[in-house]
Amino acid sequence: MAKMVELVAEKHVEYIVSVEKKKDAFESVVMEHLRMNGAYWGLTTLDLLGKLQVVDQDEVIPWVIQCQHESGGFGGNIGHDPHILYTLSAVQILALFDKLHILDVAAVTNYIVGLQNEDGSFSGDMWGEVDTRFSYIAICCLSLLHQLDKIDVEKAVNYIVRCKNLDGGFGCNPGGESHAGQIFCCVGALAITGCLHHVDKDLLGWWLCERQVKSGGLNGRPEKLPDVCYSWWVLSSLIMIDRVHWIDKEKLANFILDCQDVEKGGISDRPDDAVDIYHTYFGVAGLSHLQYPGVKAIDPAYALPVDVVNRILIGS
Ligand code: GRG
Repeated sequence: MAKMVELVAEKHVEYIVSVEKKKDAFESVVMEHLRMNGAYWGLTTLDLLGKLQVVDQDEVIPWVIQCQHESGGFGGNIGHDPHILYTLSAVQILALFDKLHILDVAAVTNYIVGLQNEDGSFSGDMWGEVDTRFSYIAICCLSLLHQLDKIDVEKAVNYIVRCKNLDGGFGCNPGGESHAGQIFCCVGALAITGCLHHVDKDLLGWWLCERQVKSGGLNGRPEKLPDVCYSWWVLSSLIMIDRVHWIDKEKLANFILDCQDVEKGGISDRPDDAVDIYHTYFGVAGLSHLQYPGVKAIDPAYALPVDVVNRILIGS
């Protein structure tokens, strides 16, 4: 199959920097509460493209720290309520800049420990919503902070195993439908805790590779439309269970490249749709998993560049 377009890396860098500057624009206003997630998506993309240095970390780091509450959790922006979702993004941003040492680790750890429930599951915040996304986040975050021993890991793993379905996939709680996003969370949490033996790798690998549709893109569950973000959720899961060779990598790479705005930069969910920072990140991260030239390797479980994870976990 002929290659359609190349990755327009420089344009994506310009796009990410421009989103950050346009703080009053509509997209930024509706995203205000998600700003910590957006910052993580944009900054990780820049790092994967070898361009993290275009950002002034003296602006970013104090802003991140100001988003931390007395409880130890982080809000999506200054003055917003804390949530485990933003807490992981904050920790990941500090990790990218090699600044974890300035973090009040004990406070973050206490916040996360306080969100574990009796059955081993995790709530997202004080209001109590329970979801395997939050189990993954708790485990990923505490592992990056070398504090995994502070929660009941065995109970956390048992809860995730209870969310496993007959098709080999995982849902957001016991009995919940299998969805690629939740599968990433459950497989990621099991990978980080060394518990991948709970996964039926052939059965799940089959379900995951069936997510590839005619265009080469991946969907998140049967009968749904493909979306660039699943290049991340599905590929990461396939890599962690060692079944990534079961999909057509070239067709997927071409699908992602076809979702680029080659003039203004940025990547969309599907070809010809409007670009956004979320799909730009997951498109570039997907290309990283496909070993696209010029894109740094990303860790499938921690969702951070491999060199950043190695620096934290093995001190290299
Ligand atoms: C550090 C990468 C990283 C993640 C943190 C928040 C989180 C942990 C994981 C989210 C996993 C998840 C549930 C992803 C799916 C997101 C998504 C596109 C949901 C859309 O669901 P539907 O039903 O769309 O609207 P479909 O594609 O099924 O039609």
